[in-house]
Amino acid sequence: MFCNGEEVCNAGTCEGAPTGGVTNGTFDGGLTWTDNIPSDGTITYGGNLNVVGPNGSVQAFTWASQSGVVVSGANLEFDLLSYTSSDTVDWDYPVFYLNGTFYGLNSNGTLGAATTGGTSGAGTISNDGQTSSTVHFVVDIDALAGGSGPHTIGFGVNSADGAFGAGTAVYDNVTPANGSDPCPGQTCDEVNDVCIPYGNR
Ligand SMILES: [Ca+2]
Ligand SMILES: [Ca+2]
Repeated sequence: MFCNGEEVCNAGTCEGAPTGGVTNGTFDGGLTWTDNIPSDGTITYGGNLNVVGPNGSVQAFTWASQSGVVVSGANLEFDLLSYTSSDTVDWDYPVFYLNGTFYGLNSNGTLGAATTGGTSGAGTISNDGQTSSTVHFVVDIDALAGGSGPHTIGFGVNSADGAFGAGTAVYDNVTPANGSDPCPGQTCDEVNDVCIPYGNR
C-alpha cells in the first residue's frame, strides 16, 4: 500500500487527510509547517524541528506554525528536546505560539505567561535555564484559547536583545496526530510518515 504525501494510512487504508489533530507532528520534513522569520534566524526540519532564534539587532520571534488544528478537547502535547544558547540570562528563550500569542516554557512542562518578547516573558527555560534533556509539555489549548478552534499552533525562539548570540530550540512529537498507523504487512517510515511499499525503501 502506498499513501502519498497528502494521504494518511489509517487502519490499513489510505485516506484523505482528516480535519483533526496535528499533521506531521514528527517533523519529517517541513510539510504542513510554515516558517515565520520576520527578522532572522533559521528553521530546519529533519526528524525534528530545529529553530535557531533571531540575533538581528532587534527583539524578534522565529517560529514554525501550523493552522487549522482541531483537537476536540484533547490536550496538545509536545516535546522540547533541548534548549541551548551561548548568551545569558533571559535575553533568549523558547516559546510556544497559539493564535497570535506567545508563551514562555517552563522546565516542569507547563507554559509560562504570555509574552510580547521582553526578558520578563521568559519561562524558567531560558539562557540561564538551558536543558539538554527532553521536557514534555501538556497544554489544554481549547481552554487556553477560550474556544474549540481551529487553532494555529507554533514553536519557536524569542530574542529579547537580538544580539550576543541566539537561542536554539529543538522540538518533536506534537500530538494528537492525524491518523498515520502502520499498514499491516507494510512499513511506515518515520522519515516519510507515509506508507511505502515494502522493498522500496
Ligand atoms: Ca521526529
Ligand atoms: Ca541574544
